[in-house]
Amino acid sequence: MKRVLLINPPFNIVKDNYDSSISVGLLSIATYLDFNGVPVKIIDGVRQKNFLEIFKAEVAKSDLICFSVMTMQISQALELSALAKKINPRCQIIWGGAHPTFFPEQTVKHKLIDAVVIGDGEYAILDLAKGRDFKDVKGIAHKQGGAVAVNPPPAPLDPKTMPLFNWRLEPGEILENLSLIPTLTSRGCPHRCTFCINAILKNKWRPRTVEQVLADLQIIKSQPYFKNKKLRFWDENFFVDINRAKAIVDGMALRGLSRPWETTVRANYIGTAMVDDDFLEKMKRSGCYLLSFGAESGSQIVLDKIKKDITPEQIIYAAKQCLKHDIIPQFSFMVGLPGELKSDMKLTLKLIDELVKLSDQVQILGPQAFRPYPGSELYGECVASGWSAPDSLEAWSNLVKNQLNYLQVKNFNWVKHKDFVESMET
Ligand code: B12
Ligand code: SF4
Repeated sequence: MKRVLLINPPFNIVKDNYDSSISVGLLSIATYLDFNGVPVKIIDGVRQKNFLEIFKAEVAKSDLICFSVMTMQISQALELSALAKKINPRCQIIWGGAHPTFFPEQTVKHKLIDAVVIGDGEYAILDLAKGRDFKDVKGIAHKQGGAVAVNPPPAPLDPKTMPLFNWRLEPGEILENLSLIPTLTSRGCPHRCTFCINAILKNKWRPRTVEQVLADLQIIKSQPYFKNKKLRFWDENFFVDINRAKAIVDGMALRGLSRPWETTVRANYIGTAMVDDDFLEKMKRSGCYLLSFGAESGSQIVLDKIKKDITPEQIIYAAKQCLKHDIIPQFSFMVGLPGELKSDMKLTLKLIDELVKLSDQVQILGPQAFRPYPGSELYGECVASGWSAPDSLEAWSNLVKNQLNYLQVKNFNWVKHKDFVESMET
């Protein structure tokens, strides 16, 4: 078996408070590799103080050097990839995560990168650790005779077949400092919102069983560093199978696993047979203190265009229901979509105003400017407006230099009222 090093590279901008989560993707891959007998180590440039020293020491003794890369991590991931090849020229450099998944061919063309994993990384990295040839590993892009080859995808990962998170694989200092315990009970989402990574990648909803979730929570309860900490179910959509969600919440109460927790929910689930008063009350009793909603817009035209399948009235109702049960409702908004008019954006401001007037408990995130991902209908409109995505990793890295977020509104050809969008972005 090859030795695997999993790296969360630093972001382009160094900030102190990254304690709300860890790279759950890397923990999941590490857990799966360890379970299958592969020697693996996670290191985190976002959160470990002496990261560079650890990196140099670990690279020297690893065979597969794997980077998890969001767009804002490209510049550091490139620098570290170059350093890794210098320290250990025989190592293989593998990139995975959001950015390489959206741009696999462009990413693997880079001279420092040997292969890119598209989507979930567990199966591909296990195959690579077993020494399989690139051409025989599903779900990767690699170089072949001067060209780029993209292999067919593997069967979708089934979370039910995955081992429980092995927290020992996460650096201890990170767990000590975490302010919010990250956990995951499902992958993907069945909805069709055109701007969203899940809809674009056709990430079908795949759950873990109630027993697995409760076993995960039992382990979390037994770890001293998690004592008295809040928990987040980082699911894209915790509530798809409502009977499963209800059984988890009941199980938490029955087995003494209640603790403050938060997750994401859709506004149109609230008040229906899915998340009714009875369930909201039980959720509150099991510790639910915050529900996070993608509200996106106050304009029905925009909501319809992005296929969000909700209405502003449902958003207001969801807020009222949460407040009734003493749960904080948190809403995120977007502006600057292709075709969005100033009047649409004003409706978003109006809705935000209505929400905050309901209670000072209501939390608003954004509005953030919309950023296009390839493969979506909206991306096509952005390209038609004359915009084009950067054509190399270096160009991406330059574009997001000193940016907290990927891409600046001033470069968005499709946005007509750039000043207005920028003034709304928080
Ligand atoms: C949890 C989360 C976070 C956490 C932790 C992230 C981390 N890596 O440390 C926190 C809260 C810190 C975070 C922060 C941000 N995030 Co975030 N985050 C997420 C979220 C909601 C879930 C990710 C997750 O844990 N999923 C569950 C795990 C199991 O899946 P996964 O991470 O995708 O990992 C799997 C695969 O991607 C793959 N994989 C991942 N890494 C690697 C590496 C290798 C080598 C391989 C082979 C495979 C592989 O295998 C994994 C296991 O199957 C995603 C949305 C999403 N659906 O992906 C956004 C997302 C990743 N975040 C995003 C963004 C933009 C941000 C922020 C920049 C937002 C902001 N403006 O502040 C910040 C970045 C920090 C900063 N500069 O402030 C974007 C990335 C877009 C992009 N183009 O890169 C996403 C996709 C959301 C979106 N907008 O659609 N985030
Ligand atoms: S409901 Fe949320 S996670 Fe699901 S497709 Fe829409 S935005 Fe994405």
